[in-house]
Amino acid sequence: PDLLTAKRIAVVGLGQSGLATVRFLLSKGLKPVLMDTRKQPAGLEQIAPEKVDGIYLGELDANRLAQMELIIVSPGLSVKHPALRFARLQGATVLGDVELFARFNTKPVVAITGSNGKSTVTRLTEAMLQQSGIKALAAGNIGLPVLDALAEPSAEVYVLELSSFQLETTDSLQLVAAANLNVSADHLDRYNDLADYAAAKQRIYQHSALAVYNAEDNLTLPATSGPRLGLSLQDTGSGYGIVQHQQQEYLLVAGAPLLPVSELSLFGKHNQFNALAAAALALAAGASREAIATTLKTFRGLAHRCELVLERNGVRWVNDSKGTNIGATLAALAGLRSSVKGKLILIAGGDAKGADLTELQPALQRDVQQLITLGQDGPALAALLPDSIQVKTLQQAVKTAASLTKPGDMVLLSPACASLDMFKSYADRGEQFAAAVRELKP
Ligand code: UMA
Ligand code: ADP
Repeated sequence: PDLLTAKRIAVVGLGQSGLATVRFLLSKGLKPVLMDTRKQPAGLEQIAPEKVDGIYLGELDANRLAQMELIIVSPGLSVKHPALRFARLQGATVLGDVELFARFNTKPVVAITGSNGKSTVTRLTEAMLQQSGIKALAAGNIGLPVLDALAEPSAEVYVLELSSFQLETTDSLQLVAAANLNVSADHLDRYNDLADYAAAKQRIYQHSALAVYNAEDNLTLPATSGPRLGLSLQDTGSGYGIVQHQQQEYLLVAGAPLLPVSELSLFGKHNQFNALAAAALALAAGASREAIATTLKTFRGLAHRCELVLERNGVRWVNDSKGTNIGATLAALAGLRSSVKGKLILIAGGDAKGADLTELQPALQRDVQQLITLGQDGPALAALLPDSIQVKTLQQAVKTAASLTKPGDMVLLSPACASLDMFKSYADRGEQFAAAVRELKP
């Protein structure tokens, strides 16, 4: 609230979070200066120019920025941008939309970060709370900007998916519970190294009443003191894990068996872990055990995450376009391989964001019988497995895969890379894949 007494406020970045920030500031009677490094950011037409204090597009003007007292920066822009650094040196406060949310929010919040599984855990937690009769609303990196969520009067609890970029510009977010699911190489084009990236994720624990972490991933171990819960699929005495109960594997939640693993609607070990994390967060925010169990039995997986597009002539076509880093593709292979009777054909490649793709090699050698690659870093991937086929388009990849399949095979799109070198988004890539698969001759 004191923040907004600043006389000169800039919103830098006019994507979804930036536009929501502008709406928020306008609703408070403020007139921000707007900037974006892009010449034509989509969505600009939503802003009436006379309501703001100028719109500046193209390269950031360091001198103009340095005149600001408060700068709200979008997650897609690095705070290390020279113009932002300069402004900070000149005394400007630089923060993100999640920090603004934190300063104005009065409702309970749980938050989730991690390299993989964020969206799944966010939606699971939201659904568990809703099933318990609590009006939960998911927001943040999952899509709904947090400041739009803040304006939703009916929300009783917020479930925030937070990226490392959002956490970097957040200082005072109070949480009922926070989870860091895992840390594996991602976004190394924006960080010096893995430690730098992991440190951004650690920030989720700063003001959390409960720190939920991955007991098998040291990089998630909270650096803060205070109540913590380390999750693992082993029974480590934490009250959470997988245990034998009535001759079956059961999900153990808060010290008691909750439901048989065989009744979970999502497959794969990684989703058992996601289920435990969501259960811990939802319990902390007031969900009932019964609602948690019901949700885990009925939850429909999210689109573009190991999603079955169709099964035709005994061949399953699976869309894991959201597999945008190595860790995600490893989880997809580990989760799916036991169900494949014939060959597993993997379509991968795109923008590896600076990651070392050789980490994929052991899993490729073990689980993948044919690799088809595309995109900017396709060649580096193709080099990891003999007889790989390099193609130029996703449509070609689908046709090539189709020519090689026999009943019992699976074709998996799990790129281990971002999509932005060839597609608008991971969703666009997944949709183009599904469309190409549906167009194949029966
Ligand atoms: N950009 C510029 N110049 C600018 C501002 C942005 O070139 O001045 C570029 C960015 O590099 C990026 C694109 O424009 O390629 C969008 O950036 P943005 O900061 O405007 O993004 P928003 O539209 O506000 O969307 C952001 C999140 N995107 C990013 O962090 C890149 C969305 O997460 C999130 O859903 C949304 O806020 C609402 O909270 C998406 C994402 O890709 C799903 N996140 C990354 C990931 O999950 O790996 C972190
Ligand atoms: P995020 O929002 O962090 O990108 P998603 O829930 O959208 O995560 O899942 C993206 C992909 O990551 C999935 O398709 C799956 O292959 C993989 N994945 C999901 N959960 C986990 C996990 N707990 N550990 C490792 N990989 C995971």
